[in-house]
Amino acid sequence: MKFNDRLRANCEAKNSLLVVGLDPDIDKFPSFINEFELPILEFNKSIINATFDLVCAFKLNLAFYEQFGIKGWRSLKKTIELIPEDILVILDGKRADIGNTSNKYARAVFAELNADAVTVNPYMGGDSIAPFLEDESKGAFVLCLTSNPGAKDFQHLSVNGRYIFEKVAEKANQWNKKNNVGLVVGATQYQHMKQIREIAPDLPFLVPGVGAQGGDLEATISAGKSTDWGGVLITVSRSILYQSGETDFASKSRDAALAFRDQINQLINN
Ligand code: OMP
Repeated sequence: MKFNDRLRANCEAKNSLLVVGLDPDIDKFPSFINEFELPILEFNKSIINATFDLVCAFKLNLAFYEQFGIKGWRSLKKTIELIPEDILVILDGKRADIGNTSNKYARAVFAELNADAVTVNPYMGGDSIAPFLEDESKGAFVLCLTSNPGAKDFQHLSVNGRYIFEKVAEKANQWNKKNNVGLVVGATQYQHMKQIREIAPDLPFLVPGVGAQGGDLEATISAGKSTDWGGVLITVSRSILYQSGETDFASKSRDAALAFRDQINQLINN
């Protein structure tokens, strides 16, 4: 099955467009967690168990694991093994390089780490993205308009009357020959969400920036939702993970995830 079809089926089966971002920050863990041999794994296990029935996917940002070398990699691999089969795994590494090198990156995320999708950076163009799209059952979310202040440095530059982020959305449509391409569009950029949706009516959007970064959930969904199944995956890390520094941390994360999921569903159905 093609990745975007899998994604849609999964969101519909789970009745959820929420993605929990597993971005484990040991400085924010309840102190008892740091006594385990692999604190990140222990923390993630609790969060996965507390939220898996509320999400369509988990997104793991590789920086939070790679910073600890071999121990981080072990935690990453074991975390992915804990995620139930029917929940998608998105690895956020913002990869892409010359084709030969991207092949290796694609092998690492898909074959070695068994992810379902990955985030990729379009700056090096189509051949750098192609290796991530070879297998139609795996997906790539192309950075289109990011949530950070620096997005304006390049993404908002105008070329022949079009913003670069609009060009990226156009190109992503062309790359979507196997129905396995999506776009990353930050919730802090909701003013441009409609523009991007008009260019790419059928691509799923992966939307970070809600919560800690101050993005507007309501404006994002109203401008970004697709006409069929919604098509906006709202990914939230800190505002779900770090609700409590005590032993009840996982149940507090569940409460936050539940509130996000229900609010997203309500806004989608408006
Ligand atoms: P919180 O702000 O804690 O919810 O985390 C946001 C997550 O989304 C982090 O893993 C970021 O690296 C990631 N992200 C952005 O925040 N902004 C973007 O424009 C793109 C991403 C991403 O590709 O996921």
